[in-house]
Amino acid sequence: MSTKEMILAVLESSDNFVSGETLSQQCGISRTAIWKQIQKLQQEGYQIESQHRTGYRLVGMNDVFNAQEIRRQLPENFWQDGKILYYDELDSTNQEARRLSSQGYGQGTVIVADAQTAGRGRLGRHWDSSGGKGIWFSLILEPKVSLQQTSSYSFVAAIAVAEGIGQETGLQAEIKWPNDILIGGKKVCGILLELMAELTQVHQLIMGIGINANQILADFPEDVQAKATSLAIELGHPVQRSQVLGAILQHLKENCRLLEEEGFSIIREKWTALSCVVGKEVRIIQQGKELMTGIAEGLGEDGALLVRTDQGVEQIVAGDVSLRSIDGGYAF
Ligand code: BTX
Repeated sequence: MSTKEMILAVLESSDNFVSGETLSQQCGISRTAIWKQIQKLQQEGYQIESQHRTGYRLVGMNDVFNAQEIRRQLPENFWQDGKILYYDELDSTNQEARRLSSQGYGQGTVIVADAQTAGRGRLGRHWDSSGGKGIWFSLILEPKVSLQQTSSYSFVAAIAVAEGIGQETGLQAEIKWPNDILIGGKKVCGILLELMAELTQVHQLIMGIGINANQILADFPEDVQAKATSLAIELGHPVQRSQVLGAILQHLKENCRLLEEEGFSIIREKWTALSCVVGKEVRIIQQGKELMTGIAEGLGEDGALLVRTDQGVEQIVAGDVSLRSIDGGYAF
């Protein structure tokens, strides 16, 4: 634990002022050094009140988003050997994860950026990743599974995001196949899974997750505004991004454990409960063209979307889904 983390832990454990003397004893540094660290914490956005002769009190915090604050949300040894790497700006956290994986960073490494200059969506699409507003991160995993089984992790990611958002904000997030996360029918999160693998062996899986947290509608490019939302738009107030990310990371770890120890069926059950497509009329788009329309029946054993059409039940393994809306058209 760093000195700043120790100070925060002591202040958080008390509702009252904590004297400089007590902090100095507990952290093993001088009172002057404590005062300097407190100033740094205040600059980072921690609202620490200081009173002459009485000491210091933590009264709140702004949206502090850095490695220290994210780590504080997680249990110790959260992911063995896993590191939280925070950057003010990156081209893409998935791209950085690729670079780092060739330098030996492995399972449990989390790469977080405040802003991305080249955020990637699926199929080469652009992901709008403005600074100071979103939660843009990638998690490196090293699952001992075959190439075919890796698609299960895309459902794990979607479940974890929906559960983490629910836990931290109370908002009800739903999953649109394969792994868009929607609130009130609008996209609040996108997930991009990339693999480093040979035909017979998966080396690493990079789980890239982008969550719109504190944007207002005008922050999104015009073409995205109609289909996007953020946690702040839905709640009517900003969120603490570190806390949302901490909750999601813990749900990610737990759902990875469930998949690896209990198998895909429990993941399929959870996904179905959170899905907004099962039982609905859907249109399947592949490479920009309508492939079919039908009723989504659920996930197959291998994660394919089962769609009932006049010809029978089709298994969809790739593409985009749009949902039939009340006016008879299809939402994005
Ligand atoms: P996707 O292909 O499903 O979604 C991309 C589409 O979503 C775009 O074509 C655009 O219409 C719309 N869009 C773009 N930006 C946003 C936004 N901020 N909110 C809502 N809709 C948007 C989804 O791809 C996968 C996105 C993964 C993003 C993460 S961020 C961390 C990691 N690093 C990285 O480069 N990508 C991932």
